[in-house]
Amino acid sequence: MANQAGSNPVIVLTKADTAEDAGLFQGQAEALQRDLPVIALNGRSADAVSLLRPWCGIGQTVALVGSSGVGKSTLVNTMTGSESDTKQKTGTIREYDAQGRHTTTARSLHGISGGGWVIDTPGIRTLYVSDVVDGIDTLFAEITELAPLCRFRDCTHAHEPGCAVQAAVASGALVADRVERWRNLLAENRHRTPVVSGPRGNKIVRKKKF
Ligand SMILES: Nc1nc2c(ncn2[C@@H]2O[C@H](COP(=O)(O)OP(=O)(O)OP(=O)(O)O)[C@@H](O)[C@H]2O)c(=O)[nH]1
Ligand SMILES: [Mg+2]
Ligand SMILES: [Zn+2]
Repeated sequence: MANQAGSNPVIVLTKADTAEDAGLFQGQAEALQRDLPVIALNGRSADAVSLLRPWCGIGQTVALVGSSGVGKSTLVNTMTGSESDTKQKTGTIREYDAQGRHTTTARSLHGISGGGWVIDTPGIRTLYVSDVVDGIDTLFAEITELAPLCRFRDCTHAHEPGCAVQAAVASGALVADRVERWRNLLAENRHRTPVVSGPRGNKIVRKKKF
């Protein structure tokens, strides 16, 4: 979704101070997309600000997005260097009891010390993809680049002869799991994207209630 929106995704692994080997998780996150920047940090430490400096400065705005409790508001407080009265509330006080309750309930914009802006957001519960086919192409660039090399133009990359994607899996250049994830995301995206067609104009082929 970040790709589709034209923003630059950066994976921030918080709570690196609690991991024995943060590099392990960093490597896993880097494998998600070619050239994807991945930063491991302690959101409570001032070092976080310098680590995120390349994306924070005058004229730049970052939005922190992720599950509840990952430390978005903690990071905002470190980035802004806020005094206690303007600080974002963080999860500390309810750590013992209500699990899964969101501390932040509304979006808010904050000035970063040293320039730029940061948006704090409430934790995400579920994410569905819809109308993000270009974003998915970017995410799986190493696969989508192979598709034009398939023998058939409408290759589904599942069982066709002369499929460049399956050939790459067979040679070990591509991981089968990743190809499956690509196909699943594309299927979900197709399923959730309304299609406009027909002579009478806007005909929603698929309509779902949530
Ligand atoms: N050890 C450690 N604890 C952290 C770090 N970042 C956040 N925490 C703690 O994790 C808990 C949750 O942090 P929050 O900043 O409230 O999390 P959040 O992502 O804003 O959560 P929601 O507002 O519910 O979406 C708090 O107790 C923080 O002190 C970190 O880098 N290291
Ligand atoms: Mg929060
Ligand atoms: Zn193919």
